[in-house]
Amino acid sequence: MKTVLLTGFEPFGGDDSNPSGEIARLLDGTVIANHRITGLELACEFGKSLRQLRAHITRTEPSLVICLGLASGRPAITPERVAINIDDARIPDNAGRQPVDKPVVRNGPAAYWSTLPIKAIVAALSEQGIAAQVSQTAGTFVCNHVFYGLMHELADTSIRGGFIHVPAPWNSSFTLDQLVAAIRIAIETAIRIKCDKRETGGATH
Ligand code: PCA
Repeated sequence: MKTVLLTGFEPFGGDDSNPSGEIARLLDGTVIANHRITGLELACEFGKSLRQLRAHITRTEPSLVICLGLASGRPAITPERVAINIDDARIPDNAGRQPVDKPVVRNGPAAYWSTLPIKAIVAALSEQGIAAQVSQTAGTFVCNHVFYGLMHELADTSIRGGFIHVPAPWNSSFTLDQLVAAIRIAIETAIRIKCDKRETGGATH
């Protein structure tokens, strides 16, 4: 059976919990569309998070990698379109590091596109009445760092991957269970659809 690697993050920025890490933990070991999900939590630290991710990819040999992170100001599930080669932290990471205008990968390309079917994921979620929108920026903190590092790692392989931000249950209409159900749909869609839909992603900015 093929493996999907699903990651989330530990809490950061003074929060007690991080739904992204909880979703990864809750889906660990489940089977979706004939694929085994390996769900793991990454440190919310520049550098260490990427070393952990690379080790997990080597160990689990996934056919698909989906990284999750919390975007607590957003009301919807947001598959990210693009990872950019910059670390520019507004707050310190969990190791106290706060890089400013540093590349994720020295001499790496400016950006990588997600290779997830982001439009199809938004469409599948919307069909179920779940708030979802394509996002045009994953920010410049640890989530974008991991997203860029992931796509750099996968660039010369046939492994597909990308990043999805989830809202905070304490700051949106989503419960944790609803987020888990939404991410199941996103994973199932990403497994099924290898070539994305061409339709508007519903993004307004
Ligand atoms: N969200 C942060 C980092 C970890 C997380 O869950 C971000 O959006 O960069």
